[in-house]
Amino acid sequence: MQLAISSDLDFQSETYKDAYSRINAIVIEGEQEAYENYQKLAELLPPEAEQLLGLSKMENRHKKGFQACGKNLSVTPDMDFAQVFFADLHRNFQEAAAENRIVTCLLIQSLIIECFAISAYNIYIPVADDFARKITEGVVKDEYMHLNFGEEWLKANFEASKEELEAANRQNLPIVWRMLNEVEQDAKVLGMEKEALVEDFMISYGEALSNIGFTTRDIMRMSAYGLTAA
Ligand code: PL3
Ligand code: FE2
Ligand code: FE2
Repeated sequence: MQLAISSDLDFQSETYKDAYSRINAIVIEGEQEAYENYQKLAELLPPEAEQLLGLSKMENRHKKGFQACGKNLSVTPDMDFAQVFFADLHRNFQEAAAENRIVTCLLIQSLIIECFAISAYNIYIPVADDFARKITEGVVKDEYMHLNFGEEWLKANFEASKEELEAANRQNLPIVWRMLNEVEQDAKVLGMEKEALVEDFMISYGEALSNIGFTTRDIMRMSAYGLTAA
């Protein structure tokens, strides 16, 4: 079944390369932001600094891997586009960090961005070219560890974090739906359906909220924010 999907794709066509110039840039920018965000989190959480700096280093490797994927297809990533794409989450993370709102920083980076990455990479793997597939398979394994870091910390501090998590979710989840809408057309050219991305994201994010300690009722309510606008 996967063979049927990938054989429809011409990785050298101008249409594919044009869409790839934006998707590849988004992923490179996302990995760069993640690299910086874990460094900032290491400053904010001194007891976890060593582990967080380890995660940060992995993000830098991911970035280099995806840069190689673009080069392999002779695609130049449109980094200006990607910076605008990430601007809202970037700003919200910076503002939270400046005010020492660690819970918000963790929700943005370790839950939202990692779940976004996990869903995107899982949907991309079956339709990727051989070179990019191998790279992405290696990366996605790391992203589960990053998500797990956020889950464990927030679970251990659940009662004290609950209110801030709800507010951060309300502020940032609508941005994810907006980002998914913006990437829909280009993702489709790469063989990735928006419905599959949304489904995979909802599953990862819902599971994360459940692992942290939220009830099914909480999760339903929290997941709905911003969905109506999507
Ligand atoms: C955190 O470790 C990484 C953050 C990256 C965020 C990526 C979001 C990707 C959304 C675009 C959907 C297409 C993905 C294609 C994969 C190469
Ligand atoms: Fe990453
Ligand atoms: Fe990550």
